[in-house]
Amino acid sequence: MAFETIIVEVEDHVALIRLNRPDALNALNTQLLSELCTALEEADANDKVRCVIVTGSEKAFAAGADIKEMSSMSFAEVFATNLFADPSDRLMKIRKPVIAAVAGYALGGGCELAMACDFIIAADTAKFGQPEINLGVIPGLGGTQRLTRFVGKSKSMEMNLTGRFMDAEEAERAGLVSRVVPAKKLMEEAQGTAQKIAEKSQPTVMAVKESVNRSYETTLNEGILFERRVFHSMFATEDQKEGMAAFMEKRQPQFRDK
Ligand code: CO8
Repeated sequence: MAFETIIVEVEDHVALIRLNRPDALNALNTQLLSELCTALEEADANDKVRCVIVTGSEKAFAAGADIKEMSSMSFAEVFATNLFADPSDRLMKIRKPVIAAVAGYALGGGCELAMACDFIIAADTAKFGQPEINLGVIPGLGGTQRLTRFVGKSKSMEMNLTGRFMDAEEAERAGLVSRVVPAKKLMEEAQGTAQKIAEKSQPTVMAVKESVNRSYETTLNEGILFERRVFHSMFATEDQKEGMAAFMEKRQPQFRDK
């Protein structure tokens, strides 16, 4: 499908989705969100893709939902159309791993989009924030929920109540991002990480994603039980036999996704 607000490239089993509205710092308007969800769904369905990277520009991952598009909307309109419910639901259904590679601003919906990915690799230029409070609204794609789970109540409350930005170093310290790299190396590091994941057995990768995400949705006991049952089920795969045989034979495993 031809896109106008994003650029998609598939190379070496990795789909790279670049948000591309430079004049608006990649503000997430309806078209961009719809194209992004479609591109993610296409990557999920494409046998050649084993990992996805979502990124923006050097200046902005995304500066939030498009304020110009939202400014004149009424309550009746956003309620009736259930604004942002569709991208929220569609993002949650992607089964392949999605890495957010963040440089520059990741604000409001941009921060929320990054948090909806599976993990965040940040450039040392990254700035995260939920500045919706300054616009007289609150976050609408998980900013009060996911940020709290990432960084804890105190920091989430402060960020959501004041709208202050968090730099990359603080974001790593607080557990919002998996690691920080020099801006010039961001894409190289994200691609390298995606390649590492792409080499694994895909059913196993999907099982890990599903199991980690389950920890957000359930009690510890139920989560541990879920994990154990999924662990048991991996013994039905050929890749489990291959992975363990390769270890004992001191060679690299040749996974076949079976
Ligand atoms: N929406 C629309 N346009 C934007 C946005 C935005 N969020 N952010 C920047 N732009 C536009 C500016 O209007 C400007 O356009 P123009 O040249 O036509 O005036 C252009 O991008 C460049 O921006 P600036 O001139 O402001 O650039 P600066 O470097 O001076 O400042 C900032 C950069 C600090 C990032 C500044 O642009 C800013 O504060 N942006 C708004 C950040 C914000 O408040 N984000 C939250 C938006 S609300 C939201 O996200 C609600 C979430 C609900 C769920 C979302 C689901 C996806």
